[in-house]
Amino acid sequence: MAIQESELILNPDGSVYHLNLKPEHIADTIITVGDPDRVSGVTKYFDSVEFTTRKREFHTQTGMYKGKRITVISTGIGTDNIDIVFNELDALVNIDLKTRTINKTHKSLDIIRIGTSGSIQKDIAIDTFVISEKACGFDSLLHFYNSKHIQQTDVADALVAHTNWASEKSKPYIVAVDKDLAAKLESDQTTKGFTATNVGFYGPQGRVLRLSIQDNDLNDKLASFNFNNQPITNLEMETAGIYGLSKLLGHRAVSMNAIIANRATGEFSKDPKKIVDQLITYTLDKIVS
Ligand code: R1P
Repeated sequence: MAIQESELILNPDGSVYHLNLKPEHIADTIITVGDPDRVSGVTKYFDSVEFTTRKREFHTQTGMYKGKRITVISTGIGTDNIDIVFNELDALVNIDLKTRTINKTHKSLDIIRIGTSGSIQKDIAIDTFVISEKACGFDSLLHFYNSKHIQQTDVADALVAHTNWASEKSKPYIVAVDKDLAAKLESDQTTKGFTATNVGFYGPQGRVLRLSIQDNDLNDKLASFNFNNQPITNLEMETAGIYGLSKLLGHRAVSMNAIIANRATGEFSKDPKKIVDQLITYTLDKIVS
């Protein structure tokens, strides 16, 4: 049955509503970044760029890096944007936009986030790389989908108990990385992490400016949570949504984090641009290796 116009909105040129993309504009390997300006920070290393478009915070470029076609797209900040980007990317490869019907053959994308993050463990230093083996969403995105089968609910239950999680907040959800894609990106330059995806930057990550927060000890409790010897290592704002929607939609995803802050020691990178740039070149070369 055809998906209705109100549910899958297309622009007059036939491109998907928010991303302004048509199927021919994207590669099978996608790099997501938060900052729209970071897109050209990745494609400046490409041999050629064949396509560029931008709408709102969604800036996309597709080109060639060492013989491999790659698309780089910015998601902006937060898992609400991840919902839009991942559903529309999937529609480009798994829905026939002309007939508005789901393709008979499923296509899987490889999706790699290159993002910044703050460590909550003293020994995960600034200016290092963390690959998220697991992500824990404090947003509620995944709960809106039939997703229990991909969630690690035993870990979530233990985290709720360990942190005395306030019942007013959405229950944390936990999803694992695609192990094969992660294995391709790992090396002795990366640390395996368990990433908490927060629903905001200030209060939700324990930053106090002028407002008091509901649980001053939350970051310490996250840092001391230790289920199967896997403590929570770092905080950011997209990875759990990326892992959850990728698994549900049948894509492979991995999140690469440049650690630019250490919340346990109070340090911030002296040159965050440099470590992000190093993570970009590291990731690009691992993709083509
Ligand atoms: C907050 O400053 C933003 O930085 C981190 C967080 O996840 C959030 O998006 O990632 P990016 O640098 O990829 O945007």
